[in-house]
Amino acid sequence: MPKRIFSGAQPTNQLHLGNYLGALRNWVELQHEYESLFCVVNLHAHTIQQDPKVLAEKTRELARIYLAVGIDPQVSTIFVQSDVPAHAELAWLLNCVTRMSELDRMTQFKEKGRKQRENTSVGLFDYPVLMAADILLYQTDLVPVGEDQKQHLELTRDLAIRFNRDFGETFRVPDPFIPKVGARIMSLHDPTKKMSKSDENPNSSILLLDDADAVRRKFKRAVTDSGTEIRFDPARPAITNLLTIYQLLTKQTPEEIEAHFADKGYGHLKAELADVTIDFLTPFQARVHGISDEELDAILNSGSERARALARPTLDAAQAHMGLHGSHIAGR
Ligand code: AQP
Repeated sequence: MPKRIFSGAQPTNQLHLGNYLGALRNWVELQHEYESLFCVVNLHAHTIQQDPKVLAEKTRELARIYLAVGIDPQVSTIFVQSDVPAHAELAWLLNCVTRMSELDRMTQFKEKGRKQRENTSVGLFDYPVLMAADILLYQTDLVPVGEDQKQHLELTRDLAIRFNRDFGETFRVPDPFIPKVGARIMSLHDPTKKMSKSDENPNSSILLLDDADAVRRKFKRAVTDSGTEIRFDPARPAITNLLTIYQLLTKQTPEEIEAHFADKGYGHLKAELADVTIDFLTPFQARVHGISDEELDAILNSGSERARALARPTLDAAQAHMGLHGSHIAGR
């Protein structure tokens, strides 16, 4: 069997440069090496409160973004999670092998749950199990994600190993693919926090659909470190974050970049960073707006059909191994 990758993003709020540099950029590269599935994980979006109409629009917008960054529907399968019921079905089976204590340890739940307090849903607590189902359904080898998903990936591996041990060999145990550079793009407002879709400060993130003025304004307001030198240095996280974005967008080496900015100030770095970001975003946004509804429908319909066909044998095997799926009928 060809090696397979699976990944996804939630159609919540607006995708930002961190999502692109940490995850989507790598999907585009890896799709030519692996059989690839990229999912708009709209069931995950409901772990926090959603306006159904907005969610439906965002789901289509995110699929357009996948296409516009360079996911090729002739090569990769693009689909919407809720179009493949096997995700929710397998999540239930995995719920029954997951320990409460494991989910209690998930840092993302602790952070997001803290913000919502008494309105925290069971779904938010259970999010990592649905994510495990997403991945294990497709006998995935590799999962390209940002660093914030590492802990969830470890749980996915633990669940696969436990299920295989207790019920018989069913799932491939996947590996994470976390890029060496860009796995954690930080907030422009607070470089100790990751750039995040749900950050309430609009200046913390460059959104993939921001216009040129917004990009220039946000970089201009980005916090910097004390001192004046422009170089990669973990002790100076704000400048290092800006340089990392510059590095990934220009594909230059850190040495080239440091030499380029050697006699320049922070204002110059921010202006150039805005230029290279706008150069990337302008054609990308034109592609987002150029995809017709008909084209998108055709891609998502064939994507979900293929995903359903790929998911079925694994769900059948998991159910049969657990004594479900007709295995209680005499003679079967
Ligand atoms: N700051 C980041 N740097 C690098 N990668 C990141 N990712 C997220 N933030 C960064 C990666 O983007 C992919 C899609 O993310 P998601 O839609 O599943 O949402 P998330 O991981 O919960 O990220 P956000 O943007 O912070 O959203 P909210 O605020 O809604 O939680 C994933 O591979 C993720 O690792």
